[in-house]
Amino acid sequence: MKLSNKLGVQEVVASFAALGIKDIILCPGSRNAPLIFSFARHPNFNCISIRDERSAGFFALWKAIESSKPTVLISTSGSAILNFAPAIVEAYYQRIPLIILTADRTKEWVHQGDGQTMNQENVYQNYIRKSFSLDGDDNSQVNLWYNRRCISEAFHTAIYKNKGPVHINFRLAEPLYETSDFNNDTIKIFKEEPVVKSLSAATKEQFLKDFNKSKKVLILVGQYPKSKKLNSLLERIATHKNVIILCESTSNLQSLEFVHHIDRCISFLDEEEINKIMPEMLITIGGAIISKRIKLLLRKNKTEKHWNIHNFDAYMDTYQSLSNAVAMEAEDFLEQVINDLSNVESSYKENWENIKERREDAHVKFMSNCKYSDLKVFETIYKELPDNINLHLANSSVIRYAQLFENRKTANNWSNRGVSGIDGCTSTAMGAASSATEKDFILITGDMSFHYDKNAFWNEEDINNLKIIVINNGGGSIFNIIPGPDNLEETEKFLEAKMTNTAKEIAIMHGWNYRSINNEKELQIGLKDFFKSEGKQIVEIFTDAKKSPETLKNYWKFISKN
Ligand SMILES: Cc1ncc(C[n+]2csc(CCOP(=O)(O)OP(=O)(O)O)c2C)c(N)n1
Repeated sequence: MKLSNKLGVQEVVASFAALGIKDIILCPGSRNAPLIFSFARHPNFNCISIRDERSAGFFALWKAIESSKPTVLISTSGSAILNFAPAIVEAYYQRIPLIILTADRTKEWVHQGDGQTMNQENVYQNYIRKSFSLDGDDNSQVNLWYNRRCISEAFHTAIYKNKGPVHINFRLAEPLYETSDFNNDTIKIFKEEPVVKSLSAATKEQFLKDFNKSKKVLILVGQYPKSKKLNSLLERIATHKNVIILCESTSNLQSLEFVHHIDRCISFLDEEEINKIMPEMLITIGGAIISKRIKLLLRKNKTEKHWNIHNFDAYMDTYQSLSNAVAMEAEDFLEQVINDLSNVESSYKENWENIKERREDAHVKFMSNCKYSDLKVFETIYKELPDNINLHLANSSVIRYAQLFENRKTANNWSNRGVSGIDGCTSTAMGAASSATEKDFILITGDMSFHYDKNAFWNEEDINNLKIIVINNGGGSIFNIIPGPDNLEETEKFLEAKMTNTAKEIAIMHGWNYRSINNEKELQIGLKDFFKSEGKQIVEIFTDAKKSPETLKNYWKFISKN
């Protein structure tokens, strides 16, 4: 096998192979050509070509989650590397392992008028877990050992030590296209040995003391990959009368014992009811919480005891009340305390259940008369969703509407909630579908998010297990449903950024089947058909930009009276 004749490049390829990396996303360019053709020729790798680095970055996210290994992104030098930034910051906050391998000129030529040349060292410094700088042309043994060691460190940092994206800037001098035999398959890399964490006796005792004397324990679960183990541990804990468990669609938990629609329960309560449901002890698990209302409520009603359980981000004090940070996986933590939880006599769970039931009735009543609008569209989508779907929810009003509806059938729910950008939702869904061809995926997105990430379609992957639902309300409807901008004179032009584009042209350009839905009758028939259809499918559902926010306001008004 002939790879690049640069021993530094051969060392990188061999190290990645030895570490068991599979997925390599290659973005076109010349400076990175030695890496491109070397990875492409090596049999261990699944190399995918994606032209737009921004889309490539988002495409990589789910691949890394699905494989539990870092996905490698390789780009040429210059501004190309900055286009990875939005996905890197998403991976940073969601703790997704990516290895960003950027090709660079040799040091002497930076700032000397060469093309595609800029200072690439530590360029992602505010949102990278670790950065490395390697030389691809120094063939000395000490440099080759250094490169190898850094690659092992980058890999283990990305998945264990400080999980998330890492950057390797790789300097390569011309000539770039020469080859030589590769026989470097027995390279020595180091492995990180897994460590099982256990609670100290003192910590366990403290936790049990706090739990067993609290009449009101609220467990709030943020974004979390589907975990049957966490689900069953929490279901056991939910039987305690002093405990209520709150989760969102992206927590990927399912139980009748849990509160799945947080905002529906906590909005518009009087002081007395708020006092009844606010906790004495708060336990938080997982990543980002979508509900702004629960954040505000918990910040206003601070608990004395707040235990945050997170392997990496235990110090995060979202509710300004952190008292105990436990750097551990939630499952491991709960397993170690669950058998010692006491049965505390309390009406806390019952108080929550009463509100949940009352608000559920109000929801059903309102929806039975709800006219065609974004709200109605979401109700119908959730009713018709096939079982076992992997659902991707774009950032915008989509992720918020999704929290209002029952969702028992999905295999998994995902949203880019690390920084909640609208810039890569489609690319992430594409990457997910391409990495798990045996699974079915559905993306629900707004029209602006869809158009923002049009380059998601600009790749040669033959993706046939993703269906896309575009809710076209003529721009950023979210700004008409959050308090504040709805009364601003400039909203329509500058926030909502009204638009008349449709998804049809994009669908045609990239060979996707397209259909549109314009009213309730078409919705009922069209969605059923859409879900049954095979292959690349886009449905664009047109709703009224004025009526939808109005309907949602009326929904909340109705809920508030119940
Ligand atoms: C990259 C990026 N730019 C801007 C924003 C701010 N933003 C949040 S939602 C939104 C509008 C989304 O509109 P659309 O996708 O049509 O969804 P809708 O709210 O109408 O359902 C914008 C511009 C963002 N989140 N990310």
